[in-house]
Amino acid sequence: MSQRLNIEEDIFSANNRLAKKNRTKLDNAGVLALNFLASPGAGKTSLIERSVESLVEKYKIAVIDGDIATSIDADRAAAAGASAVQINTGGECHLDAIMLSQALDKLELENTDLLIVENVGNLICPASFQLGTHLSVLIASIPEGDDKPYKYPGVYRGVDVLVVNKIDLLPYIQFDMEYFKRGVEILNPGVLTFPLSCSNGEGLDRWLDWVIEFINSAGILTLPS
Ligand SMILES: Nc1nc2c(ncn2[C@@H]2O[C@H](COP(=O)(O)OP(=O)(O)OP(=O)(O)O)[C@@H](O)[C@H]2O)c(=O)[nH]1
Ligand SMILES: [Mg+2]
Repeated sequence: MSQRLNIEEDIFSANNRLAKKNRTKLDNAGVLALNFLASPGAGKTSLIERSVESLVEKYKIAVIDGDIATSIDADRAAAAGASAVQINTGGECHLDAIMLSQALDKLELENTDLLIVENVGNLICPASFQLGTHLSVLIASIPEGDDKPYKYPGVYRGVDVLVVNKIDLLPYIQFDMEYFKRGVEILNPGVLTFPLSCSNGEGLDRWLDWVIEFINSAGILTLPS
């Protein structure tokens, strides 16, 4: 008789247990945390830069950046005014709860209001690994195309907030916003959505107001419409 090992289930349940510990660590320190998910180049670091630059005078912001290699993104977050830690996954296509736990140990959590985690640029793997953050934010962008909700349903279904970045490019790129929105609505009805441009600043104020509301929610996480 052969035995069947359910390795996938074991990996996910071990990860989820550690994600819960990460959440407890964050909650005990009074830190609220967002997990940024997106394709490569959608504008995760740009949105971090814009957010940190705008909020750093009032709030202490930490950034954990996940990338295959280099510290380019953590350096950008630090230059914007955040305390930044880079995780190099060395080939892994996602962050997991162990990596986050190690990065949390390098931050002064008691001295932090908001933590933004930039996950590895990828629309598949990061969606499967809980980290312990409070909410996940998917950053879509116009040049990726309007069919992405249909082609990558898992990540669109699982997120709490959707940012649609690079709207300054709408006049130049074929992108049917109604088709895109229909795909999102099927997967994640009523998801809170922020169309914006990190380049020209359009739509950023509404996003920043929401981030401030999130920071001030101090654990009471209601999503405004
Ligand atoms: N036109 C336009 N370009 C943008 C906008 N936001 C970001 N970009 C550009 O998009 C490119 C990628 O931006 P990043 O912020 O590095 O994207 P990322 O998602 O962090 O990329 P990875 O970490 O490599 O996955 C850069 O050249 C940015 O200048 C925007 O709103 N409009
Ligand atoms: Mg980046």
